[in-house]
Amino acid sequence: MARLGLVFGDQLNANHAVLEYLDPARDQLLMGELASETSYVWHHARKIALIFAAMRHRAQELREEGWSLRYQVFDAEHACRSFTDLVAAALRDGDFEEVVVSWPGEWRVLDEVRGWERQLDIPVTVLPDTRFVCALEDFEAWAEGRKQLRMEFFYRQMRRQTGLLMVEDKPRGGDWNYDRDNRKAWRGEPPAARPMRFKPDSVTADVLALVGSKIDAFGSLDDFDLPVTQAQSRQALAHFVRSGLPHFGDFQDAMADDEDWLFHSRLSFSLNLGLLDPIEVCEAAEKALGDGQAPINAVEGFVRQIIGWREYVRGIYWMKMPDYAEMNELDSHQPLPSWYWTGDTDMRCLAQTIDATRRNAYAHHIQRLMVTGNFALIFGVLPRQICEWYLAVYADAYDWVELPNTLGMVMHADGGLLGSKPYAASGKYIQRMGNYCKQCRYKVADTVGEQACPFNALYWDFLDRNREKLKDNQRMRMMYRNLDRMNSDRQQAIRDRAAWIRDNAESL
Ligand code: FAD
Ligand code: DLZ
Ligand code: SF4
Repeated sequence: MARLGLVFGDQLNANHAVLEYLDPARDQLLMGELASETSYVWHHARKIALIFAAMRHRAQELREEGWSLRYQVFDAEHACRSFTDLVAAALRDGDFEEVVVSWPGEWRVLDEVRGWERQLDIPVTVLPDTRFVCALEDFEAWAEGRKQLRMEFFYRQMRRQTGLLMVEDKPRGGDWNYDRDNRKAWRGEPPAARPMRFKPDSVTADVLALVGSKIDAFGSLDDFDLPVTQAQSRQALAHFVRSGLPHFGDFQDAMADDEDWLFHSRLSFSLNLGLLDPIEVCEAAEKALGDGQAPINAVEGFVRQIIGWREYVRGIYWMKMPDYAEMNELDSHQPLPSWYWTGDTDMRCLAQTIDATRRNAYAHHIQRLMVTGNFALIFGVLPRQICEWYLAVYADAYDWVELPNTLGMVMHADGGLLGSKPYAASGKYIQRMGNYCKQCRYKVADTVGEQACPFNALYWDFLDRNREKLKDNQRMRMMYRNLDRMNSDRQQAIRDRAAWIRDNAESL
């Protein structure tokens, strides 16, 4: 009897475990564009279009490789709305002895898969997800017995394991981490690198027409230019290595009012769909170092994001779910201001970041962390609401990577498991690292008063409100010393301004 292999829409990798396990001569593959997946959050239209276009191209390739593949195109009225419906329908139409999947990217989907043996009365095999460098068991083994899980130590282990940027057992260049060199503000020079653009072919054009007309989604589909195949993603990688990587390190933390990408790679879309392999990406960067085309601070910084942060957040996610999603250590309960969806706010840094998000389904890391993230943290947004926003609006967003970054890194809602201190900052940080403030109606130098930058009062008030939970954190000592230097009148004025901001958030 044949076996049925379900390929999830974000697992389009050539080394997919299901493809190794099954036999194209006898088994069948299954893929589907599903209403449940397009609607569990209000996804960005570009994200849905990217996934569908990449799925359709991959299905075509798999058929050309000789696989028998059943593919359901999106139809809002179709009876198959979920993965369960999709598999059940295939089982009704064929004679199968086993269903096979690779470990999905979301706990929600794994939970669904785990119900099938009972619900559909068939053996179900879950194989590893080969889009990652670190197996989940290896992450747990690394984490076991450690008092604190710190990304830096995990990263060093990954460097040793992969041999990336290593000279025998020593880090290439002498240091493990060159972050100290990666904090420059960008003042217009060198010119920002633009990502490579891909003109939609007829397959992608069909998807764009479908998503534009049939699916209720956030954001704009205009000028869709994303890579949707492995071949295009490799071109985008080569382009980034040539044009962005040389300055990636220097300007990794920079922000610019009128530049959406600066020197970032825009490769997360392809990496998270399995269209690029993380090791291949890091090797391309290391080669540029060897060829003298990019400096060590750029290459090390870039490699750290991929074999460090990316693998680390995934490990944390699977080790801690499902309870992780419910954590709210700082007891944050404010509703998400509605302008997160429209960009309709006078706070220039937020308006510009949200505008870029609506246009591109992308914002770079510092915008996500220090603008939209920082505001949500110091304002005290309910973690569930801000997590849902990030999961919806970015085309690289899947629960395994979005949740730890938002709930852990941004909201500190996991009590410091992921990051050793909250990334709370006042307007001064945004002013130093970008040029938004010059064009803002608020005054970044002011903390109280109607014209004062809202980040300032919210920042001090955040420290004040969370004193009991944060005051003993070594890395927060200096901040508390600065707060304590203010006299009680000043502290009260800040509390009043922060309370006003919370009460009037919609009109900021
Ligand atoms: P570059 O700056 O060029 O970095 C290179 C690669 O490193 C990225 O493509 C990505 O694969 C990896 N990377 C960098 N930082 C991280 C990180 N913190 N976690 C995981 N991988 C990282 N990334 C996602 O892929 N999906 C998400 O849903 C997502 N949500 C985020 C939410 C918040 C609140 C924050 C602060 C960060 C989030 N990130 C997420 C991480 C990071 O912002 C994006 O990976 C990055 O902006 C993608 O753009 P890029 O490819 O140009 O990245
Ligand atoms: C995010 C997403 C969307 C929008 N649509 C689909 C889809 O139609 N079919 C599919 O297989 N996957 C989709 N995905 C990704 C899933 O929500 C989910 O994250 C992964 O399948 C889990 O690996
Ligand atoms: Fe953002 Fe404040 Fe600067 Fe305005 S003044 S851009 S709100 S940091």
